[in-house]
Amino acid sequence: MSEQRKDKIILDEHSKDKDLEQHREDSSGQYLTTNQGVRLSHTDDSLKAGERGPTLMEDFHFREKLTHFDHEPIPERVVHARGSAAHGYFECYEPMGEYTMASFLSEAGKKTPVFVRFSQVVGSKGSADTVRDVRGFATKFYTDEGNYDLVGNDIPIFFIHDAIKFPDLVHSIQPEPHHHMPQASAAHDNFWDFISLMPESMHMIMWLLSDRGIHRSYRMMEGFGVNTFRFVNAQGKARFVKFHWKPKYGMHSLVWDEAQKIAGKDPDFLRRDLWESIEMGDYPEYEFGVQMIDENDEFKFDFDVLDPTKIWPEEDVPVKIIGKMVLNRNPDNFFAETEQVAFHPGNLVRGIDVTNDPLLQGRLFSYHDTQLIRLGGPNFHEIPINRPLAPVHNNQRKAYHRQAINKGRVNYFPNSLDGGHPKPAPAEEGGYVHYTEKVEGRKIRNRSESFRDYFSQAKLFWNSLSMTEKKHLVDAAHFELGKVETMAVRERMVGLFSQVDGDLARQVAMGIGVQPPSESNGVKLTKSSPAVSMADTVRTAQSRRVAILIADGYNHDEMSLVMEGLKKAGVHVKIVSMFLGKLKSLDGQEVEVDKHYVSTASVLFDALYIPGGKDSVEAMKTHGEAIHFINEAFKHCKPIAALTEGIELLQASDIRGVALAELGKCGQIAADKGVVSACGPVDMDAFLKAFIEAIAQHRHWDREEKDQVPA
Ligand code: HDE
Repeated sequence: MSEQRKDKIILDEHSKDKDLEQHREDSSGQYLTTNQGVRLSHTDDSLKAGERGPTLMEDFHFREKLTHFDHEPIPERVVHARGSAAHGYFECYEPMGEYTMASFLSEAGKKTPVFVRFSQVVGSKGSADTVRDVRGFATKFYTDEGNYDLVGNDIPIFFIHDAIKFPDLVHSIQPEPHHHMPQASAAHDNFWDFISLMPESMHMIMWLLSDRGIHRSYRMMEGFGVNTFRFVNAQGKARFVKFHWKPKYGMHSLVWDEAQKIAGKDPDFLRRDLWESIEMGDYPEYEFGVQMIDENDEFKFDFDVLDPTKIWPEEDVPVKIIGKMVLNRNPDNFFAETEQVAFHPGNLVRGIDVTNDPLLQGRLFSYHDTQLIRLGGPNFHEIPINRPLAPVHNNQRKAYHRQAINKGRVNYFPNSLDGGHPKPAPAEEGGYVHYTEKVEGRKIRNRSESFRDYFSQAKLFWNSLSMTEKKHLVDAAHFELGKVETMAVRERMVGLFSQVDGDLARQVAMGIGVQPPSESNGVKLTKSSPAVSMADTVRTAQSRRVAILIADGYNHDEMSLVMEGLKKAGVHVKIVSMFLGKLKSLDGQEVEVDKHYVSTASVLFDALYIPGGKDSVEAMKTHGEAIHFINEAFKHCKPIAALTEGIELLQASDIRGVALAELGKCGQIAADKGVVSACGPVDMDAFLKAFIEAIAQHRHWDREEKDQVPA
């Protein structure tokens, strides 16, 4: 088989952008019209029989405007309803022809346009971003051989083995049917009742309760294809593959108290972060990796390669990095693009095929099916965001909302009237040939014995976490199960945890009023997989957001020098004070306030800086909001910096257990548990270096245990 098609189209990273251009409308500078293009002279009053009379049926403008409005909602996605998306490109690092025919993976440097939608799973369209949940990570590659969709999640496994359980799983986690509570949360009886009867979910539960359930940013989370797919090369040789996205900014999470507060302060937190980061040039970037298992090695592992509740530990099956994806353009219109995009794991290109993974098999049915109702008929592939860049030729002509005007009399195959066109393409001309897997078996509604080990990898996950991550997981279990009213459900869950790890079960039990198991049971497994922990990850201050707290009389030099240094490191700063408007420094300079305490909060920032200035600090000592800002940032283990009198404000807060610079000792820099302080004049480069390093750390967990403050 040849890998090269004769009629190959040439794409670059901008091809989809250009394709969308023909559909864009710009109304600036234009007159208002009806949908028929008729200019309107008046839109503030309906047409009436007399100024105080009834509205007339003949008012075509009124009817059109109201009818369109009445029909604006479309069904939201049954899961993953809340999402945010961005355009970008994928770049291949090396020719992958040895493993796959996929054209977008065939040459180093080859760029393919992509559209990526991140999502929460459970909540409805208007729910908050920072709830504890799995996140969707769906990528549409507009390749030169058709659209390829990698519809993944941020957790590499799933709750269930078989797609037939998906409606039960989703019903259980959704708001309860009698009173429709709670919104966007697993913390209720129905979900944990279901899980307590589904031991196969325990591995996924461990991931969900971990810090992976509350990411700081879509830019800071991994993505996974979850299901096992196949790479097929031109010689017809196939390998089992799993797909990975590894974020350039590392993996970082919120803390739960913070996540809950953000849900109120800025429910669009992740959406806003994605949008603003792209606007500011901090493009989300991920490397693309594959794990491959030769078909001959299918049975050499202690897990079934088709089992979607199992990872392939990266230490056993290394991830080969084969490309990167950069998201560099925000959509023009949320509805047209983010809402109408339709993903489907069955949108495959040649060189990539499916396996008998029973979860994947069910997904292959569900996605197209759900789009039919959501997007109102079978022509949704013609919606601009869904249209492939590769040409489309077949014998479909009808159904709701058909856009294409196909020419000619022939709409069937075989035909002689159009020379047999459009005709099937042989493999050497790019025709998709399904992998010729041998399949044999009796019809049976049953599960393979090789799927039955429910707890080993849950234990592997537990073994792999840092102490901080373990503590967060137990805290999360206390919250989730603490909301469960039925004692028997809580007890069953402790029973399941005890099959993973006795110590874990005891810690969970203690917080939720359940008798801790006495025996030290659980899986006897000491192995760990460091790759699943978030502790050892990329750390950079770039793109982080810092609040600067000041009031009138602040030290302008101390503020500006730090501001400039931070900006050079790619850190974004905002000035926060009591009121919006201008503030005056001690030497008469002015600065504009970006946010006041009413419109922002420490939870919306990564770090905090307090410059000196006697009057500024004295004023802030009397501002409860400023003190709360500091306490809360400290409680959430965020980096904090203070210069000169700024140190006094830290002393006036509830911060304890950290060494601060002494006010009289100019030039001394204290950096302790992420709190960096110095009394000016100070070597500003050294101060900045310490602060930027503290910001890059993301959080200073060593504070968490003993140095908690009320906030
Ligand atoms: Fe989905 N899933 N899913 N899912 N899924 C949907 O399709 C389904 C699963 C994922 O941003 C739906 O268009 C079944 C795993 C993402 O538009 C629906 C099963 C993974 C998105 C559907 C699963 C995913 C969806 C709802 C069990 C990770 C959002 C709306 C077999 C690999 C895509 C829609 C977007 C959406 C079905 C399990 C990822 C109902 C039956 C595992 C990222 O078709």
